[in-house]
Amino acid sequence: MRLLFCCTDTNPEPWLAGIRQALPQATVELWESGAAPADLAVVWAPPQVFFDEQPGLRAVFNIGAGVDALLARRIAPSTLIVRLDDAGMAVQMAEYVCHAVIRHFREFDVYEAETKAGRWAFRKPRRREEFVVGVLGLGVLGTRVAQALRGFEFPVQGWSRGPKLIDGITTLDGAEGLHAMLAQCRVLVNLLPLTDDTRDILNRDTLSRLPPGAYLINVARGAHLVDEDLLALLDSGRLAGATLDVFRKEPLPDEHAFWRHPRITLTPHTSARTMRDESIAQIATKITALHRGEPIVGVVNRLRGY
Ligand code: NDP
Ligand code: OXD
Repeated sequence: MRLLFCCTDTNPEPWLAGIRQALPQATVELWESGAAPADLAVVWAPPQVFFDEQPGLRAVFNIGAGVDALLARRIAPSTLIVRLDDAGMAVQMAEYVCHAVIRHFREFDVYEAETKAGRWAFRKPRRREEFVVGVLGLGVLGTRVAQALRGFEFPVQGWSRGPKLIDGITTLDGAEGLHAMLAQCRVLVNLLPLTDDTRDILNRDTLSRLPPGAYLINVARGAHLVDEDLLALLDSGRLAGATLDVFRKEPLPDEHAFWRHPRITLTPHTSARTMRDESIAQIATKITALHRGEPIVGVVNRLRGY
């Protein structure tokens, strides 16, 4: 078994060592142009030339959950594309989103400013039962986030492509379901994959369906959000604020208005980082299962785009 590692912006050495240890029967090499044909690959944002030179790959393992960048490449139809399933990301995403929701709900940002100014002042508590949080996308990460928010007793609604049953969560699907959910959400969390159907989904029309003063958290992909529409809705006071972890262009360009907007909190695409050890263990388990002819989870449906 021959496996190539081709990950942009990743220090390859610890990955190579970890994969070699987890799969001692495999020959594991760092990809360089002209490498001999391989059966398997571990990738993140590989260049097109990688796939052009490796048309015989049986499977590629993406070291992330989102495959939008990977699906932009021409990949042989016979190659399985496999994404990470959680692998330590879901708990991080739950932490990040709960932190952002609670910071907004409890107005900790306002308290921070008040106490910095030397003021001892109370805010009127908000009513939790009226504070509906909506989660777009009820997959591996969205479900974990929705359940974590329920743990704080927020009323949680979630939207997916197909119907779903999740204990304690009101689930909706389809365009009507989306509109019904948006009309209720005081906070909207985006955890959709980026596909042709979801690109630009956070726009003036959808965001204007939220109740006045609603708050947006985008932790999925920058291209879900129409930046100018968000800025206009924040500046008019229609939306209260936003926490953004992902951007159309990353790193976010210096001149972008998001950097300086007083009602935007931003982080550098860090809400759920790839955990190396967990990821290697998951990929090695899947490779072993594939070799035994057993089914694996996380195989991407190229037609659906996730
Ligand atoms: P999954 O594929 O497990 O879940 C995707 C969910 O979105 C599913 O519930 C799916 O519905 C739903 N969905 C897809 N298309 C539509 C649509 N057109 N209409 C309604 N619902 C739709 O993905 P994950 O939960 O693992 O990850 C979600 C995204 O999070 C990733 O694609 C990635 O972009 C982003 N991400 C961001 C990270 C960060 O650090 N900021 C880290 C990791 C991931 P159904 O269940 O019916 O199929
Ligand atoms: C991912 C990401 O998709 O880190 O895993 O964004």
